[in-house]
Amino acid sequence: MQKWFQDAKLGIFIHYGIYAVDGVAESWSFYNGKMSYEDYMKQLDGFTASNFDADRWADLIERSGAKYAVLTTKHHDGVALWDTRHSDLNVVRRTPAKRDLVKEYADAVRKRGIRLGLYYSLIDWSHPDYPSVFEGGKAPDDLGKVNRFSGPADGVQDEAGWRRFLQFNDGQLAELLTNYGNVDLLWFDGDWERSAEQWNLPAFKRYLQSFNPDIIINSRLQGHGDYKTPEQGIPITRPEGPWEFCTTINASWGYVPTDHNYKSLNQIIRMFCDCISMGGNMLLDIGPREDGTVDERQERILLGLGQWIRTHEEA
Ligand code: FUL
Repeated sequence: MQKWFQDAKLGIFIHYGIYAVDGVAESWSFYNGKMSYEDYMKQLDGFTASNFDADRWADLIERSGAKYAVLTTKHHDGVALWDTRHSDLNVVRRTPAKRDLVKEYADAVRKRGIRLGLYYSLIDWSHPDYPSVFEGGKAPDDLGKVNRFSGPADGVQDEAGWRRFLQFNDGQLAELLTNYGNVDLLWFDGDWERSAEQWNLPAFKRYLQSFNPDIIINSRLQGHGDYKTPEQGIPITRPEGPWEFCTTINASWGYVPTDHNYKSLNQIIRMFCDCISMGGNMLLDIGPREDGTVDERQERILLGLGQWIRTHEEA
């Protein structure tokens, strides 16, 4: 494990995507039938990134005391924040934003010496070659109505389609790992719908490392990652090996204006201390608005945490 990660203590997670337009849960809102897939995708038209300033993000991240950042380059909805040539479903081609947000983010954080992390969902609920799978191989009866890519109800996998999908993932990851300079960390998500064999592990990991042998990969890779990622609940005892606890400031990953369930700065500081005292890092999430600005309540927490860290580092 690279020393920078072991020493980092704090990272900032950023869930940014079209879900911020209506302020709904990232991807899950259509998957869980809270809205139709079509309505969810209408948010593409409202995604402007009109006040997106990656330097302001980087400034905030630096002042929070974080040593690395992880941006959702593509969530389970399949909407890429960069101009991927493997799919039209990206913010450059399909939204008024028309900007490669991954590039601006990568340049801004690197300039400040913040380690660059990219989140990438292995699940892509918009890709026709990616059928979701369900327990017992059967989708819940009402799911087909809301998710047109809910997959074959009998769970039968089309092999040629699956091979195409893996090539698609490889292609997108090659773009992310070559077009934005050195990527320090890859944060996978959504491995749970397929086995290690189906994800072609461990060959897939070797493929990723061929772009950068020092890259750190989280554990959501069917046991083939480099560190564990408990979510929303701090482990009671110290986990074995390197680990990172990821958590939200309110109860949502993305920007949900109706979610007022904010943790206090004291709670966040306590969680941070619990983590680092057991040798882990905390990956604290923010969910910027669709225009790219950050809610003042989230900003305040990051600045307050940074202030606390500086005071205690000096002490
Ligand atoms: C989960 C995802 O399904 C959530 O939407 C979120 O991105 C969280 C960090 O990981 O597995």
